[in-house]
Amino acid sequence: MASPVNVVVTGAAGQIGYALLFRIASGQLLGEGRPVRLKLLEIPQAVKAAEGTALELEDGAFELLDGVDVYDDASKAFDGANVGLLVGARPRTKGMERADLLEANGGIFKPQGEALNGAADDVKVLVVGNPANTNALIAASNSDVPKDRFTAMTRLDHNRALAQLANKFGVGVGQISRMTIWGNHSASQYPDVTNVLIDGKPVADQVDQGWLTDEFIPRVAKRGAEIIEVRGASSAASAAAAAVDHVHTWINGTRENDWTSAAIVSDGSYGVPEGLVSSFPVTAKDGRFEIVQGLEISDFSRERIDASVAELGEEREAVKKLGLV
Ligand code: NAX
Repeated sequence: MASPVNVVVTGAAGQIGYALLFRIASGQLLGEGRPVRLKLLEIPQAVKAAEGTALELEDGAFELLDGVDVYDDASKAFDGANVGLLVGARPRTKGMERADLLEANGGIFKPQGEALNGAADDVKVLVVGNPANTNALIAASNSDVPKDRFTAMTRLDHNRALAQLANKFGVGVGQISRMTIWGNHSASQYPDVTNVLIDGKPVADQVDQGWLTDEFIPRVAKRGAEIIEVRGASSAASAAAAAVDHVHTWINGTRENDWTSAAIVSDGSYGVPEGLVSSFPVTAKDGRFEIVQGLEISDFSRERIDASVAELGEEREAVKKLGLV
């Protein structure tokens, strides 16, 4: 058997962690029947719960699972890591201002960025924990790992948009291609249907502007709140599924003539200031994400991309002031 791929999951005892770990253990993250070693990182108070999950993972008798280790020390967990799924984060509690939230998360993502220096040369990092884009920026800014290995998750937003389009047009999600999420994983994000194809044919001219602005865009952008209202808890299994999709695509590539959405460190494309971790239309090939170039941006799109990117810029200013980047 090939040597196992080391996958670190932080926040392993949380609800996304619980849904995510079993998907990884069954081989869905990496593809091609590659064996995996799971490294679970938690805060000391949650280590016991993570150990319980480790026992259940053992009971899954997953053929591709080489073993599970539980840690409360980031440097030990990330030592030799090939994939880092940074799920654990500090949630916003009552009365907490945005600066407090960013500072609390800086206390998590700065040391984790530093600890990633001990990871394997090919390490790939996905930040899921919110505010995901800026947490990824903090980790990347405090690490010697090349910036293109740090990403944040907007794949759930992308998948939510695909599902809404599939409902609207009465097609399967697999028939839809070239959906794009721009900007921040927040209510300011811009789900862009301009280039969407259904069965290879453009649909933008069949999309009613009222439906787009009053239903589709807000429904996708605020779906997290809708799930909380209906389910009584935040998205967990769908978030785990999106994290699996993100890493699987990153490693195994996008479909021909299609792209996906991922928040990556901007190179200045489409007027997004360099260095911000923003969602773009991306292809993946040979283990690298690349921004899809040359798309025409309408005034409608420009305004929405700029608004979300402005929010990312404000978050960067706030963490700069805190000395986190
Ligand atoms: P939970 O509160 O269930 O779990 C979080 C876990 O992280 C806890 O077990 C906690 O002990 C652990 N943790 C906290 N600090 C840690 C540290 N320094 N090192 C290791 N572990 C630590 O939250 P859950 O529902 O699993 O959500 C996790 C994060 O994902 C949240 O920040 C949430 O906002 C975010 N989400 C991001 C999404 C995205 O699309 N990017 C969508 C889903 C989700 O809302």
